[in-house]
Amino acid sequence: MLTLAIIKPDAVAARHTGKIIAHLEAEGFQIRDAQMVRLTKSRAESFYEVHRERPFFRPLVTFMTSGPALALALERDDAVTHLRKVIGATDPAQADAGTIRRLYAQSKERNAIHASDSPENAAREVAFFFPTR
Ligand code: 3AN
Repeated sequence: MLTLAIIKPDAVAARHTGKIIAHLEAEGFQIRDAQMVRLTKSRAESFYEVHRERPFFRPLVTFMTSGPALALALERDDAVTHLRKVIGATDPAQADAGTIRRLYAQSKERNAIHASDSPENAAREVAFFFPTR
């Protein structure tokens, strides 16, 4: 089963990419595809379409387009649920000790990594970055 992760611009700029990939591999994920991307405004808006009405939508799009990010298609048993557990809560202050967001995120917005939140969204999000999969 595949899921999508994005190492966000804050973590890439802070040079946490390698440590986050090592953490994911140690949790049993195989990297099936990877792409360094600088999202355009319209691509970021489309990716976060479900959040369009939320107050944080505009700042989120601005942040996600602010620099390069790394999209990863990751495979593992129970990939969606396990990746959500490994990344931790949206707000790093609420995230469990040892999770990627607790270790590397700065705030609710600049929170280091995205992970698909359901099998349906994982399929859509993997196809968004890796349409041939
Ligand atoms: P998650 O990334 O944990 O699935 P979502 O789907 O609720 O969280 O939110 C998508 C993204 O929107 C988050 N990764 C975060 O960057 C941003 N975000 C969510 N809630 C807030 C908030 N209250 N303030 C600022 N940004 C937020």
